[in-house]
Amino acid sequence: MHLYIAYKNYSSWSLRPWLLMRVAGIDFDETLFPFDHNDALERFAASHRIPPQVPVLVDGGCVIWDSLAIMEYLAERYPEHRLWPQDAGLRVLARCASAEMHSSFQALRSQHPMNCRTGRQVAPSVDVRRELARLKTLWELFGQAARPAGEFLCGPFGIVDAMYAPVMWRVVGYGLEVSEPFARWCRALQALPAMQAWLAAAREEPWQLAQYERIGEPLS
Ligand SMILES: N[C@@H](CCC(=O)N[C@@H](CS)C(=O)NCC(=O)O)C(=O)O
Repeated sequence: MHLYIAYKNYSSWSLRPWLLMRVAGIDFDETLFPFDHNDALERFAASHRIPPQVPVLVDGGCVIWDSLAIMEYLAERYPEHRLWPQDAGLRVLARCASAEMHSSFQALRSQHPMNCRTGRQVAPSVDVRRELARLKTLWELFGQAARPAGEFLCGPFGIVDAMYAPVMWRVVGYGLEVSEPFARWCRALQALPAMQAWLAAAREEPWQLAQYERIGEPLS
């Protein structure tokens, strides 16, 4: 099984399945395409007739080219890892929240792009504040649900946590204010050895994307 990703420092969509597989202990090889610095992703995508985007998972003859589709595929292939919760009601909540992240939160994503190395202060816009309020509500919904023990949204780490994982870097990197349950979830996520490994690799990367380095003032 081979996962194709982009810059660990900047590629939020890459982080999601990578983290899920690492936390679940699913073995895979990885290739990183620095798509702003060479055309390897373009050539790879053309050879598979898929859009020039990452993440892409290749498993034998199967090519899966979207983060959520990859994680659905993994949930089917490895039922023993319980990547979605067992309980049907909790699974509905996790699926809805995951789909919501996939299709929404445009302001947060565009105005606070993931940059694991950054430490900048960016005052949230009205739209971002609205999305942060939505996150607070979502975390309350999970908090009120009957869940197995664990530090994550459905107890143990799962797909829904992976989908929201880049938000943690946005909150930490741009000094955004979040609710206490959300801050607690951020701390648990940051403490994962897999997340620490991702950060260490992001720090080692030689590439800089200027458009993401100009945002905000240094955090005091
Ligand atoms: N909806 C896609 C989004 C993937 C996406 O936008 N990936 C970005 C990197 S984070 C990309 O590959 N960009 C390539 C480019 O802009 O050339 C998914 O969920 O996988």
